[in-house]
Amino acid sequence: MNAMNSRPTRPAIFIGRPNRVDSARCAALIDEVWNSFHFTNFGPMEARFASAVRDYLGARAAMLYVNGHTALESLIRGLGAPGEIITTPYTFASTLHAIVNQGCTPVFCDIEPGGVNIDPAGVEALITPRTRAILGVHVFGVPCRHDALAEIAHRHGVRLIYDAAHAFGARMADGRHVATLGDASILSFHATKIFHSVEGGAVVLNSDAIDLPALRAHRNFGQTAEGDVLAGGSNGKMSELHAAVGIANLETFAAELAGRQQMAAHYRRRLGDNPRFDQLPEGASRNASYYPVFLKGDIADLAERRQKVQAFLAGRGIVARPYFHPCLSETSGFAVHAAGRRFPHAERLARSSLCLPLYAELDPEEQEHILSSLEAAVA
Ligand code: T4K
Repeated sequence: MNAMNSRPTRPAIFIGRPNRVDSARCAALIDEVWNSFHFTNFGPMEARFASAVRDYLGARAAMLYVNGHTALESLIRGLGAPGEIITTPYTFASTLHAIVNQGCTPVFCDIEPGGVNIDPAGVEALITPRTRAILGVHVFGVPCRHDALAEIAHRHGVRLIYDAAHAFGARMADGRHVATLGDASILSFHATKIFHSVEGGAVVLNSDAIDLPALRAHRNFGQTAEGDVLAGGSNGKMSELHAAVGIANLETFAAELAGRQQMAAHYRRRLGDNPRFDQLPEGASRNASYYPVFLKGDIADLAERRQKVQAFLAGRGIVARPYFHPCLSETSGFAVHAAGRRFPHAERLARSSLCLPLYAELDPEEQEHILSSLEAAVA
């Protein structure tokens, strides 16, 4: 090997790294589980974790799930009879699968120009007598324009629910947790999320408008408290082991959140106003759960340029990810729901976004390597 070209081999820097759990604390909690012989089906650890999540968020109630996706299916079940759900095409596939799997019809609304979330200005025209709910997604931990959406939902008598999979720990300016907005929200506690229980999720309830018994039944094979069985039930129960990890993780979460926020602020400062890409405004993501940059240029070749940037970074051991690509209104699974309509802002972001590695344990030297590599990649 040419010594001039050799650089010390470094382990790959992934887009994310699950936040570290205090292993001694976790082992103690898991020992409690082993000794209780109650491993799943709503045990004491699950109840403790549900209370801890509810208290942390200051929510009315939190119901735990095996993952965020099942939580979303359950929440949609709790809206009542199937109907239309207005949502964004710029989200993870889970959002759309949950709608369709529950017999509802997604109605796409474009995202805001210059933003990442559903555009309230486009929502109202999409409301019909069949509309059940508006489903906003707080993409990257950036809150949807809640006041505007809530006003529209209220005026038309439809529910407002959120996919807050990215928003754990994110707060509004007045201190409210983003996950407590609207009638209800779901959270994901997947290992790749800012907060995790390895796999897991929650429904966070904020109003009486959601059919709680229907949610409970859906989570447990459709079985009702009265001994009946409803069609379409699932198995959404969180195990005691996952709950134990969640409890331990929540106890140290403040450090993860603060570390990520520092890293994100450094990305923002250091990248400045690079003319090759846009960034979220400082603090737009309330929890720094992701750090996206959005390449500028002609939409026709954006995806190809982004692929080159991604490959360049990969060549330097940096795993950056194009969340979310493709735009769901352009996919085989969901184009039928676009009915020929186009969503220019969502389509652009789906081709231009690239999320950089971000987690509290990212080393400053690694972050500098990412920054200089990105600058070289786009130059
Ligand atoms: N709604 C929204 C808006 C969502 O984004 C999601 C999930 C959901 C709903 C559904 O929530 P869950 O049912 O998942 O709770 C990931 C996640 O699997 C998924 O949870 C997430 N959104 C989605 C956006 O991303 P991938 O395919 O990107 O993950 P993967 O395995 O490629 O991992 C990404 C990076 O993380 C890797 O480069 C390495 C690192 N990693 C990953 C894992 C799993 C680790 O270091 N350790 C690990 O254990 O899907």
